[in-house]
Amino acid sequence: ICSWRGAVIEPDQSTEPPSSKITELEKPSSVEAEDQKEPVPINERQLAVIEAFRHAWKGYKDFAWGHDELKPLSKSYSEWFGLGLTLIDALDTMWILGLKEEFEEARKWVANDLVFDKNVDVNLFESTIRILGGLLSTYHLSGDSLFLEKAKDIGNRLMPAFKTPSKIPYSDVNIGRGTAHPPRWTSDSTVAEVTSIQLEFRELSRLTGDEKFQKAVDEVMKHVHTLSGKNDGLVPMFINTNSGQFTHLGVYTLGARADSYYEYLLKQWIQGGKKENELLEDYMRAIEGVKKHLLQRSEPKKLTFVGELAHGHFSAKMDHLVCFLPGTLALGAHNGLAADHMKLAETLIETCYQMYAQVETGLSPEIVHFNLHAQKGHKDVEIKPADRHNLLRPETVESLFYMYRFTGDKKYQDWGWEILQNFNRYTRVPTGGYTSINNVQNPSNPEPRDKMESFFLGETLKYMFLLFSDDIDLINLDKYIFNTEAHPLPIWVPA
Ligand code: DMJ
Repeated sequence: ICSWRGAVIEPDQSTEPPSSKITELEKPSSVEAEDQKEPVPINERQLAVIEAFRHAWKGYKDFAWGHDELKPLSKSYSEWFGLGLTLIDALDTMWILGLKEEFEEARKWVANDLVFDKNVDVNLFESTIRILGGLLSTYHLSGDSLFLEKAKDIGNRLMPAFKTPSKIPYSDVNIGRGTAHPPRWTSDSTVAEVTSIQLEFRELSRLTGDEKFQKAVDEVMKHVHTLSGKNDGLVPMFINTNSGQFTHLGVYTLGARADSYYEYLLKQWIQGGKKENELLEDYMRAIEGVKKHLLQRSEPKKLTFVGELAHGHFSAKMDHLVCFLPGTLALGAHNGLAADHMKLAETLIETCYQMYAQVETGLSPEIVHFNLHAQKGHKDVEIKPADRHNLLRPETVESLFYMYRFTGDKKYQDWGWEILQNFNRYTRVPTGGYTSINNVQNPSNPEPRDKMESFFLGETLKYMFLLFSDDIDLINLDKYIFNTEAHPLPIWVPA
């Protein structure tokens, strides 16, 4: 593994196994170091994020309090798991933005009203990244053991998902009954889902001293490491819970259903003190696979983008979800991996920005198709009618945050600022909240969808606030690793 160019591998760094960590039980990482230095004042752009958060929160509080998602136009709510998803996803954002009053009020709800003993089916991945991840990071930031207790409760209730013939978890768990099952139409699980729950369960083991959580998720990674059906490190999108084999072979994407597999390879390696070599090996191989099979340049601006491969045929389609990649590549480069990863990150974040800038509202659609051949009057980015919605997703601002932290180049802050203003222009609902829209190409009627996804508060606004900050200790990236829902968890052996 040392042959990977530039990889920093420090074998003497020890990441203690969870069982020997019991002395640290319930000891949060908190924000000690940051407390001792002069506070960095909040700037105008950060204040604008706080204002946006407060506006979103007002809608949630007035019309959807304690429910999963706000429907800001109909002034009501929608339920997915019935677990106050937006409230939990937003807890650590409030902490980071310094919204003490709002945080205290939300804490009361968690203490008095959040009950997991409910006959309800939840998606293992979604509830892990949003609920377990949100509770764990809030515990670390606040030091309040309430959040750890709740994290333990939901963590235990999700464990039945791993009782499958292959130990590849089912997609759904009934957290009240303790039963789990795949979706009705298949016994497959999604690859990204079963490989992007590891940061959270591993941290739960470290905090509780109970190895079972880490064992279950590590086993999934070890199994996937050995599987055939990969293409130069790129993975298919589905895996069977009975056989443990990949299914629907031959289709490779860094978008939906595969995206965070790649993100979590790197992040687990960093979380664990850069010693789990198989994770690094799989990550490095996958990035080589991306370069070999999925990278192309568009016309006329020659933007480098990540397309898809289906049975040997290249498609110039890129999900907005893929825009997590520049940030992940930059994080890897910051941690000593190949310098050309940073170069690639720089070219890809420019592309992600263009997915906003080339569109009438200045907001990216869910999916774009890039033009491979120059045609008069055509931009790089084409949008199909079915793909022109925007769900307030975070991936581009997430990557802008990493790029700014690692380069200090203010253009990344300026790009994020443009995006925030366009969210305000086209998605803000006057009575409170922000809404997904159906048509990013129509500034006079972007067609509001009447839904504010929980990740708008959990991720998008949090990454904006961090992007605009010049305080590298505001969630120091050598001490924390963000889960895929933007919940920071401690690195076990900080740099
Ligand atoms: C979030 O739940 C997470 O970021 C996940 O990794 C991808 N989808 C949404 C945001 O787009």
